[in-house]
Amino acid sequence: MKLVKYLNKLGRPTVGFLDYDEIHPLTFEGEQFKSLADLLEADDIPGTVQFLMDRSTPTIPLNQAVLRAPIDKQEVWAAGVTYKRSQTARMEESEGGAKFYDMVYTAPRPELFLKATPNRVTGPGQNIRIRSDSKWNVPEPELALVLSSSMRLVGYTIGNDMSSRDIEGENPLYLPQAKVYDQCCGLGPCITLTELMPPIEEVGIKLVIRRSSATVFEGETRLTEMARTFDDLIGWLGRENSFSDGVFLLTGTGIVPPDDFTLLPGDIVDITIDGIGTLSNPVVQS
Ligand code: DO4
Ligand code: MG
Repeated sequence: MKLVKYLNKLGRPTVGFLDYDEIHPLTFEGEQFKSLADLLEADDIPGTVQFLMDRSTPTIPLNQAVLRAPIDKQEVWAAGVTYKRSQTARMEESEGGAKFYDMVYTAPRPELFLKATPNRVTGPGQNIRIRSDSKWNVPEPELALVLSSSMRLVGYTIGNDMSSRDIEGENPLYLPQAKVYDQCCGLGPCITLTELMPPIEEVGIKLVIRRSSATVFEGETRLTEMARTFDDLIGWLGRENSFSDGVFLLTGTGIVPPDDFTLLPGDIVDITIDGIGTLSNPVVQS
């Protein structure tokens, strides 16, 4: 089962469940369930979706819907250097930080950082941003874990951990500026509940970057390439840290374009993850 957030006829963000190419609106009129985050707290999410289904409102064809990022008030966190490719790329980009990137790849404690608050998140078809004080920018296509307030893994979505490589390469202490800024994080197009996700061993991630209708970069990886387990990352994120609205956790990138590649305004970034779909965003720079 897949959940989406879309704009209803009044232009208000609404939650729906996606059945093939049709969105079935949900209604949140009761006391217990008032938002997507509330729904993700339910013991039986598919059963609750059936209960909340608004059968009086017509379904909406997906190709006519304006989708939004499937997030409410949750913070977005991210893990880093969880794939060999990311370790190598970071060691190359940062002379001073190379040793730290090398160590964190195998250390028991993973790299975890706060990536975005909901106002910095961009949804399907919306703009993602590259910083105007940076000359070397890449998207990072990552599987995002959707966690409830009790750190239960309830679903998956696609995350784009936009990164300014020259800023993070100059000094590891600049990492928050390389990672966190307006429109720095793509999420969507839907949340696939855990029950519907294909076996993790079968899931591939694909990144395509298009410029004036030509493909300027294409790369692929698989979740089996990840050096850490979801349980390990979730366990560390939840240590001494609570998330009353639930939380999204991006699991790191296994695809890094070559060092001579940078995103440009007007590029289109398409990230596809099996079992979820494709998150497509145009790139802008102020
Ligand atoms: O420390 C750099 C960030 C690493 C990262 O975001 C990733 O590996 O995905
Ligand atoms: Mg990343």
